[in-house]
Amino acid sequence: MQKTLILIKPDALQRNLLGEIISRFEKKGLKIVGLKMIQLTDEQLIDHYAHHKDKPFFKPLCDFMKSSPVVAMVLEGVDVIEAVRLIVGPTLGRKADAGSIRGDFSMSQSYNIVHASDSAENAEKEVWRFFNEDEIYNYQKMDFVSIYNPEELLK
Ligand code: 3AN
Repeated sequence: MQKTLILIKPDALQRNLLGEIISRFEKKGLKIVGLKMIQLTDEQLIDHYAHHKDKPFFKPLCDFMKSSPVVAMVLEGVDVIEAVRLIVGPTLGRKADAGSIRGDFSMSQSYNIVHASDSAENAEKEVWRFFNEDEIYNYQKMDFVSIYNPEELLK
């Protein structure tokens, strides 16, 4: 099964949305295999937002991401990267579909509640950017037999 990296951003923490966001992922049937609160460093942010490093919003974005701790999570499931991007919605909160996290809780382009990996290649890099090997747990999730059919469980 795939893994994906989630960062619950400072706006969600300030707005008391941590439980709500984690709950949405749990209710979908995703398995939490890593979870912690961290203060992001400049080094992590420069790597994480390297694709935006020349954009005018880069510094404000990094300042925002350092304005409080964030909650980092690793979720596991079949095709979880794509599934989570659908739950999260597009970057611009005010244009995101109602029902998605950003559609329900964000009006902004930068204060948009969560980060979620956008590809298998980035998910692999991002999990190890924020987690050590001993912080990712391999355990049996009993409800998976009700969430996936037997064929899907083997993926
Ligand atoms: P997404 O998080 O939807 O994958 P990316 O990877 O393009 O979007 O952007 C990373 C983060 O940079 C976004 N979550 C958002 O916080 C911020 N961002 C992206 N585009 C803008 C913009 N035009 N103005 C301000 N912040 C932006």
